[in-house]
Amino acid sequence: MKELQDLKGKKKGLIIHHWDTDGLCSAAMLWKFLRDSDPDIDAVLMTPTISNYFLTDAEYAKIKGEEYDYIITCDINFPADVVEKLKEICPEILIFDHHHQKPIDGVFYVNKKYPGCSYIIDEYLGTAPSLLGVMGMVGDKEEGIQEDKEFYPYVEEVLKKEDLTLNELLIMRRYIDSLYIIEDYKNMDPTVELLADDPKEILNDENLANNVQRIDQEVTHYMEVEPKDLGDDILEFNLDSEFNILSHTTRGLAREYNDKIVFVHQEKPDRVLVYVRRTDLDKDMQKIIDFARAKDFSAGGKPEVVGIIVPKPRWAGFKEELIEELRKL
Ligand SMILES: [Mn+2]
Repeated sequence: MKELQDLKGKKKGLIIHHWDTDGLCSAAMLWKFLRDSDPDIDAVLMTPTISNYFLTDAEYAKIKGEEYDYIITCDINFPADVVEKLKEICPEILIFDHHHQKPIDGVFYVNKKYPGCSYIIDEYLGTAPSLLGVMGMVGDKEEGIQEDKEFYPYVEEVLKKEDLTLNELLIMRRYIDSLYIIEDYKNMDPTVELLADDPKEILNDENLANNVQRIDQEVTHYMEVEPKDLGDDILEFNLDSEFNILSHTTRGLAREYNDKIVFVHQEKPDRVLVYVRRTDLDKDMQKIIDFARAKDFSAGGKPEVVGIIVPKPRWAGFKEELIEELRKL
């Protein structure tokens, strides 16, 4: 904890955090610790542009102009070149992450392979297991956290202590994640502050409840859209939503069309996001992950689902090849 305590005399800091539940809970714990340790400290919160695991030139310029004494990042998984650049514009960098980080000289890391970054911070601060500490793990792993023999006992301990159910934490996750899903930047900071002060109040937050309602309406709409039947058990959907609901919607569609492969794509300004999911069909999506990676696209997933990011200029060509690969499964 010494490294954070040493920041006391340094007045102006920046906390850059991931836009999801784990990122916001992580930031809330750090922000609260700094504020409680020194009321004069000015720790500013920042979410990078949603879906960018890097900073834009404008963002670097803004950070540089503010002349921060230190920068903390949490759960954001910046590649090494971003950390190097931050180091050039700020004397002190501290990184809290559960994604693997390649260490850079002169940068302080707390980096462990945990289910959530929030729990790393909880332990580091000596407050584990706290509600925020386990909330980030539930955020990243959802129901799957129950299968984690090492960490689920901490979740259970908190549920008991706080008189909450896992389902309530999952609802809290939906509320917090609504911020990035509808790109509600203006409510990011207030939500981090609310988490720091009284995490349970998330469930009573009207803005977040309203966000969740808008998302539900949008997803319901896409559930009723007529798919394009490509044959060979493949259904294609074009998601022309402003919201980041691709993974959500694909999951719902795969449940509804459980004997098909659902192939869903969403166009963004510079790229196309692709999700392919199946429920009951015995088809291995790992083949599609390998196929996309061999073409140098960022791709990941599991036997039942694959996500691929395709730069826009390559989309038209890749789409045809991908459909051919899906037919071969
Ligand atoms: Mn995380």
